[in-house]
Parts: sequence; structure tokens; C-alpha cells
Amino acid sequence: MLRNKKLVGLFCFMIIALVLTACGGGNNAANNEGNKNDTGTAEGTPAPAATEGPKYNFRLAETHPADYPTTKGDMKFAELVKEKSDGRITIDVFPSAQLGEEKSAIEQVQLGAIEFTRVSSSPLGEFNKEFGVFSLPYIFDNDEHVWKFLLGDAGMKLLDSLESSRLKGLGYYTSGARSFYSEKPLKTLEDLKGLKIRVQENQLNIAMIDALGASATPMPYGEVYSALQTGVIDGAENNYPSYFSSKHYEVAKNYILDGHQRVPEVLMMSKTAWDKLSPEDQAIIKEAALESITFQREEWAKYEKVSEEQVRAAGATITEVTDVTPWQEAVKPIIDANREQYKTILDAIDAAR
Ligand code: BDP
Repeated sequence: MLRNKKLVGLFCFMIIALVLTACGGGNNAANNEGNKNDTGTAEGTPAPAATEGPKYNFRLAETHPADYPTTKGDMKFAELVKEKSDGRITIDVFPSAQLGEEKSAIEQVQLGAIEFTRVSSSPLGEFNKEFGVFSLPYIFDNDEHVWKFLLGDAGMKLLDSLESSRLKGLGYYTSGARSFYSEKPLKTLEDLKGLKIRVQENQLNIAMIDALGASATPMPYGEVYSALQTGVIDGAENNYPSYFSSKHYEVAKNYILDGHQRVPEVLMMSKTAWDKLSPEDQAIIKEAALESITFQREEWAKYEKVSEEQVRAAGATITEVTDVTPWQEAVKPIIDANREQYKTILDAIDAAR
């Protein structure tokens, strides 16, 4: 009897969950070109009776708010896909982690429950070891170096390697350089000692923070503001746009520009959903993704400037690091310990210098 009741309960729960998933669709999606079409389903299964080909309505999970450069890149991508497919393929962009934080979004995309996501390479490195390379500190000199690598053969091969993780890599977006911030004064490397620093969820970040004499607390991005506010952590690290847009500068006013990592953003699709597309539709998606990169990089450049101006105007104390050598020396053991594993990619990164 009790068992039957449990089963009925479970059944009702599944029905409610299914209804909620189906209805959840378009309501909260960012107002982009890819609005829901009438015939496609939220899961992106082909709708019948389209004259020139099947219709699809897909979802894209994004952690940042609608005005952030990655979200704008996503929307540009959706707009281009819609245009190139004569309106047959629409993509609703869900900003602000509405579909879950990055780790969960990656899992859902692997399962095919969400078709697209844009995430940082750092959490992606826990799903595909190769992507861990971007969490190694100070491996790039500047943005130009990053892009020379990303758009070269090795960068594109790396993107393709996602297929082994049930993901289809479509393109990279830019994310500048990450630096540390804290409510406590941060003027030198010494000031980091003993601080509890939030890092992105990737094992290499923990090793990096240890090597710098601080202690690492991995946690999802969306939890960082309150963790800083309540003192669960002393600091975190990110680029200017995230430092600004997340309002972390309000609760961690000292920003030291050591630029330890340049972690590219990745736009990707569920391999399951990709495999169901015709070669023509796959080409549309791939082309649109590559075309959206230029737009995203332009938006990034503008937003990075505005973010810097805004956090300075809000009274943040910004410290430039004139000599990054002691920082690089402190983390060298991490590079040494991982050089063998990442040899091919690190060689390609060096060659792109
Ligand atoms: C930002 C990335 C975002 C990450 C976030 C983080 O754009 O994808 O979630 O950092 O620190 O720069 O988790």
C-alpha cells in the first residue's frame, strides 16, 4: 500500500516536472531574435510539415546577464542562425543562469536536455581534461597571443576534441585576463597569503591558489557575491567585466591586476542534438558561431573599458603589477607538474607566441 502511494506520488511528480519543463520555455528567455516558433518543441525535435526543412526551437544557457558581452555574442549567434535558416531554426537565449550554473548547464547539454550553452573553459576542463590547459597560470602573454592560438589549427582541434565528451564545440569568445580582488588590501603578492579565495570549479585552480600561499574555495559564480558579503571568503578573481557586472567590486574593493589567467569562453552544442541535424543545418550553426566571434570581441572591448571606468568611479583601489615575475615563479611548479600532460597544447601555445 505504502509502496503504491509512493509510486503514485512519483508519477505525479514526473508529470508536474514534464509540464513545467514544457511551459518553462520562452517566458524568461532574453529578448533576442530567436523567439519561440509555433511548431518546434522546447527540446528541439524536428517539427513536421516545414516546406524547406525541419523547424527547430532550441535553448541556450548563459550565466551572465543580458547586457554582458558573452550574452550579446549568444544573441548575435541566434540572430545569424535564424537569418541563415530563413527562420526555421530559432534559439532562445536564457541569461543570468536561469537554466542553472555552468557545471549544471554543461551536464544538461551533455544529456541533450539543453541544446546550447556558453561557458568558461575552466569548469569545462572538469568534463574534458584538455580544456584544463587554460587554467594553467601565465601561459599567454596577451589577448593577441590567445587568439593566435585559438584560431589556429591547435585551437580548432581542441574545440573538436569536445566530441569525446558528448559536446560539439562551435567557437570561442574572449574573456580578457583574470586578476585577484579582496576586501582586504591587495598591493603585493604577499597580501594574498592566508586569504580564502573563491576559484572556478577546476582542480588546477586549487593548486594555483595553494602555490600563491592562499587557500582556495571552489564555488559557482552565482554564489560569490553573498560569500564575499558574509565573509565566507576573503576574495575572488575575475576579469574587469565580471568584477563589475557581478557587483563584486562593492564587497571586494581591492583589485590587483596580476592577470594570472586568460580563460577563453566556449560556445557549444549538445552532440546528441547536433547529430540529429542535416549537414546543411550543421553548416549553418557552425558558420553562425564563427561569425558571431568578431561581434562578441568588439562588444567585449567596449564593455571592458566601461567596467574599468565604473569600478574606478565607484572607488575601487586598483593596483597595477609592474613586475609579474615573482607571481610566475610562485606558480611555476604547477606548470612543471602539468607540462607532460599538456605537452602538445602547451607547445602549440608557445609556438603561437
Ligand atoms: C567569468 C566567465 C563565466 C564564469 C565566471 C566565473 O565569463 O563564464 O562563470 O567568470 O568566475 O569571467 O565562474
